[in-house]
Amino acid sequence: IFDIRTLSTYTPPENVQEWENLANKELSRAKKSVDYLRSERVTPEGIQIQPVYWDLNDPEPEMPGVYPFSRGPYASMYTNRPWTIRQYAGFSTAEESNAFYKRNLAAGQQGLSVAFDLPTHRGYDSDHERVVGDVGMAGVSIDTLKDMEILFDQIDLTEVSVSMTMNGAVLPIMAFYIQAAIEQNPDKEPAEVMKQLKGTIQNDILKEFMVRNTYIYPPTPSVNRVIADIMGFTSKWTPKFNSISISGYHMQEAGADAALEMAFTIADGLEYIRTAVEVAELDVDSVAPRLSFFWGIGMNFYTEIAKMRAARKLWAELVKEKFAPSNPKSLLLRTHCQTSGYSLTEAQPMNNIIRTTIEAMAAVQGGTQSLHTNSYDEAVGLPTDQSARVARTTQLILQEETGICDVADPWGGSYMMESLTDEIYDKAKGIIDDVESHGGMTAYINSGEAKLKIEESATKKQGRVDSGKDVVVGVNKYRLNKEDEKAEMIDVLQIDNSDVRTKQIARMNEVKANRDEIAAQEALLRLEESARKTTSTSNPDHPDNLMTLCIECARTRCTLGEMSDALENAWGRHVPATGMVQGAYTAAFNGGDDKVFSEYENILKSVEGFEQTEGRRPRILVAKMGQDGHDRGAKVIASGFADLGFDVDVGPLFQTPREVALQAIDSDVHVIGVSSQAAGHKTLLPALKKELEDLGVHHMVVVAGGVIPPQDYDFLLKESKSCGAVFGPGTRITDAANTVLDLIPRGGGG
Ligand code: DCA
Repeated sequence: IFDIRTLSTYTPPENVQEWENLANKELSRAKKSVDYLRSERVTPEGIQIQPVYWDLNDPEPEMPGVYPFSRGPYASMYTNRPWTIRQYAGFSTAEESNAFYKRNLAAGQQGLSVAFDLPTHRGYDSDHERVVGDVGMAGVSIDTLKDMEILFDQIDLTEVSVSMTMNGAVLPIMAFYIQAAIEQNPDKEPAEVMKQLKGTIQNDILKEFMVRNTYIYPPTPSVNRVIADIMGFTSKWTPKFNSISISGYHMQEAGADAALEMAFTIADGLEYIRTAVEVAELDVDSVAPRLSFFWGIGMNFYTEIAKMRAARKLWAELVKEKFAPSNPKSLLLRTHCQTSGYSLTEAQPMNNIIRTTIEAMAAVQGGTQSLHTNSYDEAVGLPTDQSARVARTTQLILQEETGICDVADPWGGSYMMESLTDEIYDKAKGIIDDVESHGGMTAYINSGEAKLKIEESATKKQGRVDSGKDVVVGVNKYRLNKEDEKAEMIDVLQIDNSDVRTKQIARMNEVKANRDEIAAQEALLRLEESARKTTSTSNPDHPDNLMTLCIECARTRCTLGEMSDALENAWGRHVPATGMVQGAYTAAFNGGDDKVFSEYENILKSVEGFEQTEGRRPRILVAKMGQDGHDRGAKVIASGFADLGFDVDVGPLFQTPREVALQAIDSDVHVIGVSSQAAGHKTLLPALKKELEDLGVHHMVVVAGGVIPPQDYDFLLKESKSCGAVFGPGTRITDAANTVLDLIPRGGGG
């Protein structure tokens, strides 16, 4: 077959030669070569597929695996090793999750990714009074080493790579994981076991303060002590373990556009390297090669691919310029991706399979190293076995049926893609320059600016959807009639939370009853003493390294809550400020569809009418209960309602039902709007109703919104009568506002 690249008269430029050397090196592990790939990939039409394409007239073409890596971190990319299929999952108990992981590994999944429940994230044991509705709901509950041992029973931790999404309680969780691996291998030295551990701990606390909210301690000790000590420890003892997964995903889920997501994430990464070098006094090359990234991939197909290409280049250039590492691996942006949960719709859920497939294609064409594809039912609940299978199979089909893996960066050289890559690069660079000029990401977050920028972007997006400017098929266009929509409803996995909680508490008490109490208390005391230190303990050999001390706590069977408390005694718990964006929602209605605009104006009039008859505006408390920190919905509702003329109070995160009831009474609101994203609604809403009744309040309207399966509507509205309306995902704020106005009793009833 004719190919100019193989002609003796064609001399490849230096970059191409470098690429070929690197690719041959990578391929040699699998006993292959670039020539072998060329000869092997011939289509039925007789066309030879090259492992990579470049402009033959360009004297310096960009190549995958070669600085600045816009075309991919590895030279051979998927032609040698496809991305890792890594599905994020965790179900209530360690036993159930373990069984699920084993089934998935047998069915073709290649790496594990653990989802923990919210009490675990926030450092509470299952018996804590603040977590009654949350135990085992959004992931697996881990209180002790015993739970971690069950979670990985018969899964060899020195073989399988495991990712753990943990940020707040990262020290106890990492300690349980390491100790479980050590105890799984009693014949090996602990140091030998630790060297073999491969995986990733999310450990990206900065973004928690902006979006996801599963922090425990204030920013300074969270970064300068917890992250610094983990980076120090892992650099020596678990060198194959990625110490931070710098995550833009949650920013995108919270509403950030692609440029904002990329810029803030890269700025977070720079801050972590700065912490390693300046605070922990570590060498950049001992830390940077084990930092990895995590992107959200939404429905803007071209933009997502461009984002990933631009991000690799920007990261490589900035790390080179700011830290001058000598190991080329320090410049590589390797990433995991997850398809967007936000893009999934409750209406016509099967459409979500198509959305997820398109997003997965963007992730792999952007060159991801690892991928989670969402299940189609995630807009309404936790995935079932069947929906999880479809999600996994989506990736298997992409890897094994499509030929997508045959070529690295198929978009290289496309006029459109190269231009888009440059433009998004420039946009993100501008934002990063701004953040750096404010003193870096920690200072920027502390100023409140980062959070507001994301919330503003989210509110604008909601406005574009509600005004019909952004189309969501089946939601704001091509809607089915009510009957057909009902017929498309799907089964949702239900978890009996009270049962899980009882079992967890029993197991934890058993562990505590059988431990050496003095050894456990001594370990906790040493941990607290180290936390109080003002000098660095990040060196991996420092006896007071927080990671080392937590492993000792795990070994002596201390619980997650006990370790977290020891640290909290020294540092306190972080209390976030609550704020709200104004004007961004309204702006999207200007210049749009006339009909939609007049609906919007009608609500403004209704609110005015309400004020005239009732003497004050309708007042709503937007509340979050339990440990669910996903506040995009709550913030967007608050901003939207405020723009529609309501008086809006935004309650703090992590409230108990009683605290919400007391605030509502104190502020004399007409309505409490509860936002629930983490499956706690069936426990927490009835509890709120009871608290209001106990306090003698019977007139206050309660409405709920968020990820609530339609199957639960009857329970909430009729059986428990714990709310007056439920707004599922995809509800327009204008419609919700109308319903709320109708529900408020008139004539001084508020
Ligand atoms: N040729 C030769 N070797 C390759 C190639 C290739 N084309 N592609 C990958 N490899 C090697 C890598 O160098 C790596 O080996 P190393 O660890 O010795 O360097 C190994 O194969 C694994 O590949 P990698 O790209 O690191 O993929 P993963 O192990 O799946 O890690 C990563 C992906 C993003 C780095 C990791 O942080 C991760 O898994 N994150 C997941 C986070 C997550 O699940 N979050 C939950 C929401």
